[in-house]
Amino acid sequence: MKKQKYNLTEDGFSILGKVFSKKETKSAYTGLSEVIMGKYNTGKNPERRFWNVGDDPNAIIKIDKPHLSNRSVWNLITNRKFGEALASITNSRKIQVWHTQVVWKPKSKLSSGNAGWHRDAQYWPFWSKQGLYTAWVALSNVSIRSGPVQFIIGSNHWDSLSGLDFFNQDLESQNKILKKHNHQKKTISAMLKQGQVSVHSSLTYHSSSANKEENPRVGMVVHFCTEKAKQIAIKGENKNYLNQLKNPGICPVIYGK
Ligand SMILES: O=C(O)CCC(=O)C(=O)O
Repeated sequence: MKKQKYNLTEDGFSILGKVFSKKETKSAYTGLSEVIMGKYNTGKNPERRFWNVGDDPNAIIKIDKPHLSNRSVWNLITNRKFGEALASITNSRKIQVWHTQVVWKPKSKLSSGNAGWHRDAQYWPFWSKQGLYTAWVALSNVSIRSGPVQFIIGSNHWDSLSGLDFFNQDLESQNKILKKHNHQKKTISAMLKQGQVSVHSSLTYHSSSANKEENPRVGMVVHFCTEKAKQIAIKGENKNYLNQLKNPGICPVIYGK
C-alpha cells in the first residue's frame, strides 16, 4: 500500500493506496450490479433498498447492507488486507463492520446524483463519537467529473450543524448554511483509482455532486467500529439496532478479536 494522504485525526479523513486487486473489485462490482437488479446469490435480502428496479435510472442508487445478499460483496468487506489497512490507519486492535451501503451513481441529470452535506454520526444516536469510521471503497475509477466524495478538512472538530442531510440534494442551500455558520470551508475531492480506499471519521462533513461521466461511479461504503466505540442506550425504534453486533453473519469482525 502506498503512503497515506491526509491525517485521519487532524483532517478527519485519509486516502489510502490501493487495497484491492482488479479481480476483487471487478467481482464486487458485478455482485453489486446483481443486488441492484434484485438478484441475491446468498438468498438473503439486503437490509433496505432506497432504489428499486424500474426507478429513475439516473438517480443515485443506495442499498443498505448489500454484503448480506452477494458472496463477492461479502468477500470484499471481509478481506484480510482491508482489515489490516483499517486497523493500521485507525491505530486499533479490533475492526468490526457493523453496516454497509452501496452508493452507485449513474450519469446524473441535474441534481439526481447529489448526496447532501452530512456527518455520519448524525444518523447514529446509538453510537459514541469515538471509534466510528467509514471506509469508502472505489469499485470504479473516481475522477473529478464523476462526483467524488468531498470532505471538509478539519470538520471532524466542528460542533454539529443543523439543516444538513445526505438525502437533501440541494447542495446550494446547504452551502449557504455552512457559510452562515462562518465556517471556512476547504474541501478535498477524493479522486480514487479502482481498488483505492478513503477513510473518514463519523464526525467529518462530506457530500458529493453530479456524475458527469458516462460510466457509473461506484462506492462500497463500509461503516466500521473499533474497540474504542461505545454503545449508547436510546429509546425508540432503533433502540435494539446494535443487537446485530453479536451476529458475525451480519457484522463480521475483520481484524483482531
Ligand atoms: O458516495 C457518496 O457519494 C456518499 C457516501 C457517504 O455519504 C459516505 O461514505 O458516508
